[in-house]
Amino acid sequence: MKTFDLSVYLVLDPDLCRAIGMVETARLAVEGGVTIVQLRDKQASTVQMIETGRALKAVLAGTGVPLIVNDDVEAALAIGADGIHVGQSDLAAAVTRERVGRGMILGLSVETEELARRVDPSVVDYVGIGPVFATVTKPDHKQPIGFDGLARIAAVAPVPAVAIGGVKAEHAAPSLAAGAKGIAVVSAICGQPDPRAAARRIADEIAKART
Ligand code: TZP
Ligand code: MG
Repeated sequence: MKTFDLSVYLVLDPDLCRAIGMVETARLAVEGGVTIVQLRDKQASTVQMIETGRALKAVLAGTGVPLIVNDDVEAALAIGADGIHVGQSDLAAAVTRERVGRGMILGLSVETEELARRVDPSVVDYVGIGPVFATVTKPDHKQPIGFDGLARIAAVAPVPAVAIGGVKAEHAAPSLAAGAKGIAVVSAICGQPDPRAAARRIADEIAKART
């Protein structure tokens, strides 16, 4: 069964996590309430992705928190990851699906209504919508869409959506109000002095927004 909870989606960044590392950051963040973890390392080789991914998988074992691998299908398969996330300039979603099989969670980044409308729900399990705000974490990001853009895009997406891009705990409520199921964060957790507390704050805001 493919079960996943987009509420508090941690996207790991090796540079921002360098003080304690991606694996320890993930461990603490899951204790704080992160519900899904993505390994995203644009510079890593497949061999390095597999090494880090296996360590992450070990740390997540028994927590029920799925591990998603960014872009690298070969690494995702070798790790035995729960999912794969691709962007618009990566391997096409349909091809990715063929390569990973039916059981893996497949996430796709969409930046416009047009791209969201084109999503095939028999191929893609969730979409990442953004950037909501400008962010230094992804230097090549597209024009920020704001909560209005998020709402317009989420409304036409045929699968659940997570908001990304400059999103912090205080944006949980407006993100859910715009139709997202959760928020995806990098810098709001990676490199924070206390990643567990940072994750808890986001989880609390999500919970509050749902009541
Ligand atoms: N995709 C769109 S924005 C972004 C990604 C991976 C980076 C988000 O990082 P942060 O630090 O949460 O703004
Ligand atoms: Mg990508």
